[in-house]
Amino acid sequence: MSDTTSAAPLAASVKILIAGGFGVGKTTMVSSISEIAPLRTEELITELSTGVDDLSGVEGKTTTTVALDFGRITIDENLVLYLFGTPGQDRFWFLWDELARGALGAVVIADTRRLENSFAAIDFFERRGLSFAVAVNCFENAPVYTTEEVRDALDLDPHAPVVLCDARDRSSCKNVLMTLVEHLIVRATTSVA
Ligand SMILES: Nc1nc2c(ncn2[C@@H]2O[C@H](COP(=O)(O)OP(=O)(O)O)[C@@H](O)[C@H]2O)c(=O)[nH]1
Ligand SMILES: [Mg+2]
Repeated sequence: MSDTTSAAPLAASVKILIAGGFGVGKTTMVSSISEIAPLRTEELITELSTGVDDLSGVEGKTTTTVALDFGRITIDENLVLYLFGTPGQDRFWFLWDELARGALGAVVIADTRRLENSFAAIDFFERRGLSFAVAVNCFENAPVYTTEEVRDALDLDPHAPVVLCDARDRSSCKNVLMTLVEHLIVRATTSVA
C-alpha cells in the first residue's frame, strides 16, 4: 500500500474562501463538495438571535454557522483545495481578516432573491484585491437571471466569472471551483506586476 519509490511532487494546497450572505448556501456547498466530513460549527438559531439575524426569506433555516465550515477537495494529483466557509452574519466580520489570510481566491455565493446580502463579501474581496468568482445558487422559487444580469446588478468587473450553480450538487459546485481556479491561473499569468 505504501509507495515509497515514486517521487510524485506534493500537490499544491490552496486555500479558498466560500463567502456570501446569510442563508445563500455556503454550508451546503462545503458539505456537498468536501471529500472529508466537513467540520462545521452550527448552532440552533435561538430566540435571541432571531431578533438579530435577518431571517426574511430563510424562515425554514434553523441552524446558523457561528464560526466556519471547512472542507477539502482534490482536483487532481497537483492540486488540493481547502475550503473555508465564512460566517454570514455581520457580527462575525472580525473573523474575516483572519480567514482571508493566505487565501488565493474566493467564491461569493449569491441568492437572486436577496442579492444585496452578498454585496458586503464582494466589497471586502474587491478592496483586498482577492480574486473571486460569483456563484448564483439557483433556488427553485428564486427569480431567474442571466449571468450578465447578475454581473450588472452586482456591478462586477467585466472579467470576474459568474456561474449558475446548485449548492446541493457536487458536480455543480466542482464546476464553480474549476471556474475560479481557471480565473486565478489567468490572473496569475497575466498580471505580472
Ligand atoms: N432549494 C434549495 N435549498 C438550498 C440550496 N442551497 C441551500 N439550500 C437550503 O437553504 C438553507 C440555507 O443554506 P446554508 O447552506 O445553511 O446557508 P449558509 O448560511 O450560507 O451557510 C438550508 O436550509 C439549505 O438546505 C439550493 O440550492 N436549493
Ligand atoms: Mg452556514
